[in-house]
Amino acid sequence: MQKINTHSKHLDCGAKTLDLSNPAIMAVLNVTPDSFSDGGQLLTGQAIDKDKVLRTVEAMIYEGADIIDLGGESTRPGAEPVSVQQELDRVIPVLALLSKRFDTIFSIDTSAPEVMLEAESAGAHLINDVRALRREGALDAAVETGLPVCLMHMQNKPKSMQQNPEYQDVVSAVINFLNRRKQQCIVAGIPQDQILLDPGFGFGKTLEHNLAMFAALPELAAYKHPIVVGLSRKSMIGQITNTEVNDRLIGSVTMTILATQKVYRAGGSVILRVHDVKETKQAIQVWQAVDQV
Ligand code: 7PM
Repeated sequence: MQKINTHSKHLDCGAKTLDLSNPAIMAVLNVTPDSFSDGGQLLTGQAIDKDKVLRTVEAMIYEGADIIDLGGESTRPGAEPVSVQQELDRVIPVLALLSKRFDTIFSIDTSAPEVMLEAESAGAHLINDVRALRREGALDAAVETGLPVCLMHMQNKPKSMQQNPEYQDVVSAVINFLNRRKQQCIVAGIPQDQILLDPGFGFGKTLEHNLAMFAALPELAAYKHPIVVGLSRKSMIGQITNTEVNDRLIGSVTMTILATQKVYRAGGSVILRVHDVKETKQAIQVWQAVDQV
């Protein structure tokens, strides 16, 4: 089958360029005590274990991560908000350490304008905001950093988002929301080709909503922005397979590859936000081999 690649297959991250002619792997690095699938792994007591962080990131890069997504706020369903100072204390020293040590792309998973600005100074290359820059001052801060941004759809707030989510039509709600936020970003001064879109799987969505959105990935890809896909270990995999969070590897990788295939067949490009880098990389390699014949 002829490939139709109509939009630019790379992302300009300032000092770095991300190649998107192939799926990119964004590895999740949570420096939180309570993330739902990997909380507390990088802490010794309450303190961040720097050697553990360095070893973890080194392994992620070796295994095939293209981006390290550093987060200091837990956005799991029901999570309590953290203060900006707490978030700064968690992520900025770690980011400064990592960006000095490793020549890779770092994204900062935050909604706080102060964190965006400090993270840019500490070496971040990309802003990943599950609130799509809706927090007061976040859009202006993002513009000021000059970094590319990932806009994600979420209905409601993390604390309450999984309490009976409802839509008339989830696909148009997500696409309309992302289009609106994208226009606001462009008006504020973020170049069009610096905007990534993410349907926000699991963020205020039932299994049915997630599956409808999954089926509509080609529709989202038609907007010609790179798509960030986060399915890794999420509860929809648990609902489909009746598994607990630490037993969702195969379901996660399978669904991630199916998403990749949908987006690339529609002419788009993807960044895959995953916990399991090595396994995802192997699956991508197999998909590429069979897809490129
Ligand atoms: C429920 C929902 C539990 C989400 C845990 C999570 C995404 C993200 C997260 C995503 C982008 C997790 C998360 N998920 N950022 N941050 N896209 N752009 O699985 O899907 O770690 S948090």
